[in-house]
Amino acid sequence: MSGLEIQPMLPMERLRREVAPGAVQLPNWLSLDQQREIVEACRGWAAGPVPLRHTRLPTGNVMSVQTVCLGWHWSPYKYTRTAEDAGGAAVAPMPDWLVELGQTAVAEAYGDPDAGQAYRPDTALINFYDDQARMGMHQDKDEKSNQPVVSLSIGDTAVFRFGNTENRNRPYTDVELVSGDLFVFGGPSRFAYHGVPKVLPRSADPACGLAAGRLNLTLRTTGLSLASSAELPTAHDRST
Ligand code: MD3
Ligand code: FE
Repeated sequence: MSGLEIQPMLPMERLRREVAPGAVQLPNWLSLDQQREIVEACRGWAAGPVPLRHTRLPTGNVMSVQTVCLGWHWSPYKYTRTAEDAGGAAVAPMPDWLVELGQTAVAEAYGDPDAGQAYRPDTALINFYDDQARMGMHQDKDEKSNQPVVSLSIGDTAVFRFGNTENRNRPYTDVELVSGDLFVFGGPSRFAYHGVPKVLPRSADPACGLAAGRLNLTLRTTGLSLASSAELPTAHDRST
């Protein structure tokens, strides 16, 4: 015995973490089966009625990420029922299973079944990142609701940058988002700046359903109502 033995390295276990108040990461939250099912659903939504496309910004630049929406169509900087900047079709509905997955996500992230039941996301933005795609630091403030944003990541690992609510600069925290990870952003973190400075090519287990690139689904509550004002009860209609 030399006394100089080699110790095998233990893989680092990734644990639940609260990056900031209300910003909770649950690593490996989706099983590989669930990831593959969600990838298949995304392939269907990317085929139409609204195509997966690079969103054009008012500057004339296009986003490197490609996006398709459910429930409501997001374009800079509003939500509409039809995709006026992407062929004009009506957006596909938000399926009940995705609403329920969001409710379970909020309940588990916050350890609060009531918060899960109260969560009523009515839109999902599905973002596809190729190896070069990035997302600059921004706030999501087109929603007229304080409900949390639920983020699900599938495919290649991303470096996610979580900033502060004041400006797009430091202080920020970089977090790796791995295939299957859940992140919930609520409370004081809901309107924080954030971005994706890079994606790590070929970092995912192909069993997730994506051979290359990254999918991120964000579930949100727009605060908009489907009913037109004519369909809402007026003071005159009400007996109480
Ligand atoms: C923190 N997507 O679609 S998900 C976006 O990985 C977006 O594709 C990134 O930022 C992505 O707008 C980040 C995490 C995320 C989403 C919304 C947030 C973090 C958030 C809203 C408020 C605070
Ligand atoms: Fe965002």
